[in-house]
Amino acid sequence: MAKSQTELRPLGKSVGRKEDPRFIRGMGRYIDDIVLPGMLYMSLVRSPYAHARIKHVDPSAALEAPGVKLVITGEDLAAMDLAWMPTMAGDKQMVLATGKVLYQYQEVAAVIAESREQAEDAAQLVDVEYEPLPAVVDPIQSLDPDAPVLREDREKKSNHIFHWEAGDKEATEELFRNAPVVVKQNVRFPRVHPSPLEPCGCVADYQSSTGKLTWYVTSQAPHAHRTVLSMVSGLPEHQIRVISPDVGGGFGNKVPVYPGYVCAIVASLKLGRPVKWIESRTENISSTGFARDYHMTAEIAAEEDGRVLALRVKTIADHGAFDAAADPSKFPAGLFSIVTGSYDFKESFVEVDGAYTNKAPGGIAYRCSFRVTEAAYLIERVMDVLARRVGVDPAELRKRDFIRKEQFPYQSPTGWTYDSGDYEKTLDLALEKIGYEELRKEQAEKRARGELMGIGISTFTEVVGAGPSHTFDIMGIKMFDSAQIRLHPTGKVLARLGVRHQGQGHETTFAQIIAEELGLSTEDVLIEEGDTDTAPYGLGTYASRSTPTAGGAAALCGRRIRDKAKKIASHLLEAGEDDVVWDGVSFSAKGLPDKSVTMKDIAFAAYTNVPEGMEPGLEATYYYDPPNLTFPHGAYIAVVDIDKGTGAVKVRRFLAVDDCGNVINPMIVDGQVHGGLTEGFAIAFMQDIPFDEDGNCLAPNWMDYLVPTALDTPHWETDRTVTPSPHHPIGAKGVGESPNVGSPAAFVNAVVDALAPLGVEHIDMPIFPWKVWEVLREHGVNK
Ligand code: PCD
Repeated sequence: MAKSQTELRPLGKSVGRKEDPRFIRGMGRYIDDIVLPGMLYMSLVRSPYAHARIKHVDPSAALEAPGVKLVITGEDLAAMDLAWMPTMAGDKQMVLATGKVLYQYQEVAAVIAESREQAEDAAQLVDVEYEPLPAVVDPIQSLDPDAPVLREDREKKSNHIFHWEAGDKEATEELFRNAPVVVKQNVRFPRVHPSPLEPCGCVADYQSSTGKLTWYVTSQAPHAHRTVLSMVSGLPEHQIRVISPDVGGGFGNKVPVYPGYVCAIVASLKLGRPVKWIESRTENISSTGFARDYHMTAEIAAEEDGRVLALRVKTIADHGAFDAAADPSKFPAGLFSIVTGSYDFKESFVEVDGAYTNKAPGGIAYRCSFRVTEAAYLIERVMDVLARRVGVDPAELRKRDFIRKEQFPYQSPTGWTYDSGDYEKTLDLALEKIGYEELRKEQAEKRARGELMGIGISTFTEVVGAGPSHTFDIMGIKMFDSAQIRLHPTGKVLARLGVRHQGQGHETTFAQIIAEELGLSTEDVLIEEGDTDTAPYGLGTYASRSTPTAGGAAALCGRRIRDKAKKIASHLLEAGEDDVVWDGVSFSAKGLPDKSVTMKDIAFAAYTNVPEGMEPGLEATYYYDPPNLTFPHGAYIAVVDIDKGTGAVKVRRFLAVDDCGNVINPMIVDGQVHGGLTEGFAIAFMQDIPFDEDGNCLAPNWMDYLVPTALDTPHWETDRTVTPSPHHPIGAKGVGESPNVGSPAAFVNAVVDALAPLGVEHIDMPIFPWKVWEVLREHGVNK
């Protein structure tokens, strides 16, 4: 055990991760490790077409195949009123297709057999006759009034899903009319996929003897899934136990409920045996929640010196066949209206229109806290366009436009109240640390020699921790979170939280928070998450919300324990309660520091020697409803060199200075930043899920959809500033998503900066070498 682990007052220290010994030795217990007696396996039949009418589905040959127990079709589910399920975005989604399929790889039938191999073989035998229809793959064309209507189930006879807006249109127009400078840029954020190492899967175990369903599932939000399942199936909620075992990466992919889950549960209910379903890599990428796919246009109105006045944004959001976005209910475009970022715009008007296309459903976060990555990328990209237009260095331009630290709490023109920040300090630290001035000199020299070197800056603001229940809910369930702490007589602690980590390190960081509050060491505190029969109700881990919500609950729950502990201390110390003081590790009577009692002493007394009339035991539960979200920020700088012959971009340096308020565990935060930067790097340079004109998914595997290896990944430099959140119980803000939110713009800005001498103003992600090579050729560099 690392020495630091035994320390008292562990908050803010790099305590070694308690979960690592199990993960590093391959001893994690993931969904596919769960094997139950009598367990069956399920395989799904999927559509080869993106858009087709289903003429008939004939399961008879499959039913005769060896080992097959059951085949479920869309018609079977329709008979049970389960052919459709609600999505979190207020839409509905087919569980198994009836009538039509709307995307390639859509779920058409489920085959359940004694072994996985038998289920997969038999799935090939399900005879489905399709009549192909023309596919609509472009969201802009899909909104054309003449486009074929994809969703025949809806009353609205168009592919338009929603229109959403924020800000003051009139006031924004007014500023644009009189502005000395206006810049405009179209920016696409490609369709990407979180593609966690462990794909989705579940084991449904219905016991007819007790009427209880135990559902093991790779879930980021077990309680929310239990409630939704109960509402959809009609099973009483206390008869459903959701267990999310170790999760091999989530990244937003494990927030939605997928058709395979419903089918596995139906199969277990029908057969009275456990049913396992584990999807393949291809199934994961091609059919589960994708992210982004935003077609954005931004315009900035500014003064001649680059001081910003107003921002106008129009976006088309491609949601695929069903709007299965995992956003809080009142936010069809997530928190996209944070798009004014770190800058003091006087006015802003933001519009988003959602469109259906023949692609897999989704719109999940992928390390993004609900469309904040799209927003940060857009504003950081367009601020660079403005800098170039007005001829001001991009670092200097940002400083001119930053919200100043005296302006916090800052009211943004689209309605957010930023809790705290010091943007200039963070950028200054980044500029100094990377040696900005020298880099610009080096760049000038290189440019003179015709070499392509670029420096890209991103000074983003994130918004995380949904959230205050007055505004944030998922399908009506308010987004607070919870902690429950129980001290055993020997002073050891079992704490349970309503969130569910997927590798973030909660077993360590939440133990640190609780140990700090109770004057214990991290080793004394065992953290448990992911079992709805034991954990207090919570909304789960995504949107970097665990620290802002459950982290607050853990601290306040610890303080609640301490309140009772103080009463017991006063009894043990034979001192009046007002005379008892807490020094962070023990209680003592005022003026008598030598006589003290620790939490361990008190825990024992709680079960053996409580003051008369006091309820024995020492445990508490806390449901924490935060007053606001938290607004972390950062200043990222990328330095790139471009090979003119091949178009390859080398990221020579990347510095991330993050500010997530008070830090619980610096090593874990650095790890979070490294991981998020690696994903941001992948998005900027390698990841896209393209479709051909028939709607065929062209990258449903890791040969075509690239995940960076250690060899591809640059070396990350990190640092931080600390601007505590004024409203969070320990002053912490979330951080898990910041590096992914902030980094794509830094990479792209660096590439555009390198190519700027050629007249290049923008290049869309992903920046594959061939794309750069083509740009170079267009500009006469490679003939
Ligand atoms: N922290 C500290 N300090 C501070 C903050 C924070 O220390 N100030 C730490 C904590 O405690 C934890 C971590 O760090 O442990 C994180 O946190 P946060 O920020 O709060 O967050 P969370 O909630 O926990 O988590 C979530 C995130 C997300 S969202 C994502 S995507 C990703 C991240 O997380 N995912 C993942 N990261 C990660 N990692 C890993 N390993 N894995 C995974 O999967 Mo979404 O919405 O879902 O899209």
